[in-house]
Amino acid sequence: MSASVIDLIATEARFGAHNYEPIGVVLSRGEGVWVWDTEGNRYLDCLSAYSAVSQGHCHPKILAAMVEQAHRLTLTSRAFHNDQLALFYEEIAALTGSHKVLPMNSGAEAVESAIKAVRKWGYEVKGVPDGAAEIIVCANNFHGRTLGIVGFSTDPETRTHFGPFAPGFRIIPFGDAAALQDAITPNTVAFLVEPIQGEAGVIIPPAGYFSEVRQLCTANNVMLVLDEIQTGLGRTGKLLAEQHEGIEADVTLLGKALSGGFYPVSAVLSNNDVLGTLRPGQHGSTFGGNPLACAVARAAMRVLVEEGMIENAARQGERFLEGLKNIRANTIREMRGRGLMLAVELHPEAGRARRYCEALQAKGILAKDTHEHTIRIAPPLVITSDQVDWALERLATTLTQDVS
Ligand code: IF1
Repeated sequence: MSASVIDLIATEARFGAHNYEPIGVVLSRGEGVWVWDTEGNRYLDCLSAYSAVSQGHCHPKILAAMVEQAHRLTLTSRAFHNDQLALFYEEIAALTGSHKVLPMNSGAEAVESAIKAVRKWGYEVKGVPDGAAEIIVCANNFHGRTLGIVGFSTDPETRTHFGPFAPGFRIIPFGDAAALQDAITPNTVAFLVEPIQGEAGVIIPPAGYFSEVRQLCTANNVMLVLDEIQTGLGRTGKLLAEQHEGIEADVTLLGKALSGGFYPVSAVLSNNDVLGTLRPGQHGSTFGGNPLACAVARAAMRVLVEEGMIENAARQGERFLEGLKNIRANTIREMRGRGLMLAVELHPEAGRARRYCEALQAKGILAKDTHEHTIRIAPPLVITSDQVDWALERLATTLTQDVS
C-alpha cells in the first residue's frame, strides 16, 4: 500500500467512530461489476454495497437521470407536490402490484415506518386495545440499526448497551410455522420477516414455510410484512423473493437497489389499508419522496427490467452456485444461495472467513464475511458468465489454500 492510502485509512480511524472494520482497500472508482482502488487495482465487487448496487456501479442511465434531475429540482419537502413523486408511485405500484406507497430513505426507516403503520392499523382497523399491539419477528433477524429495530434483534453485538428498548415484539425461530401459530394472539398485528435471512448468513427457509405463514397470517388477520430490502428487486432471481414461495405479502419493504446505489431510497408498499391509516401530520420525512430520489429510483427500476437483470440474476446465480458446489475443499461446510444472494460457509476449523476475504482481495475479488465462518457473495446483477467463471476460479484456489 502506498503512503497516501495508509494516510487515508489512518485518518478515517482517527476521526471516525470505529463502528466498521473495513478490509484494507480504498476504492475510488466503479463501473458495472468492477471497482478500482486508488492505486489502480481492479476488483470484482462481490458485495455490491450490501446489494444496493445491483444494477452495477455508476449505471449510465441512472447517472443521467440523476444529473438531469439535479439540474432541475432536488428537494421540495412534502409540504408541496413535486412532478416526480406521482410518476414514481405509478411505476413502483405497476412493477410490484401494490396499491399504496410510502417513500422513505434508508432501509431502517422503511422498517420503522411499517412498524408504525401496522400498529396503527391494528388499533384502528383490527380493533386491538390501545398500547397492546404485538409484532412477531424471527430470531437472527436483521432489519437495520435504529433503536426500535435493534430492540428486537437477538444478536448481542447489535443490541448490548443500547437499551432500554420498546416493548411489543415477540421472537420466534425462523422457518418454523408451528412457532408462528403458537405465538399469535388476538393482539398480534403483524409478522415481520426476511424472505431469506441475510445477515444471519443467507438462510433459506424450508420449502412450504411461507405458504403456511401466509395461511396463518390470513386466518388470524395478521399483516405479513416482508422485508425485501435485501432480497427484493431481482437479487434472488425474481423481482421479489416472495415469488419463489408463490405468496403475496400484505406489506413489502424495499430499499438498497431501489436507487441502484446512487442515493438512499426506500419504500413501504401495501396491498391493503395499512398505509391508508396514516393521516396528515402522523408520519413523514424531510427527504422522503423528494424529486431527486424519485427520478433516480424510476431509472433504477427501469434498467432492472429493460436490461433483463432479474433473469440474468436467476441464470448467473444458478451458474455461480453450481460452480461453488463443484469446488472440492475440506475448508467448505456448505454452499447455499438463491439467485445472486450466495454464501460459502466454512468449517469452523478452516479459520475466520475474514482471512479468506483478505486472500480474495489479493486475487481481485471483494467479498464480505458475515459472522465468523461465512463468506457472503452478492455481485451486481449485470455479471456475465465469463465473470462468474473468473470469480469461481479465484474462489476455488483461495478456498483450497491455507490462509492462516
Ligand atoms: C450494515 C447485513 C446486508 C437489511 C434488511 C433492512 C436493512 C438491511 C434485510 C437496513 C441492511 C445491511 C446494512 C449493513 C449490513 C447489511 C447487511 F449484513 F446486515 F445483512 F446487506 F447483507 N433490512 N443491511 O439487510 O437498511 O438502513 O442500512 O438502509 O453495515 O449495517 P439500511
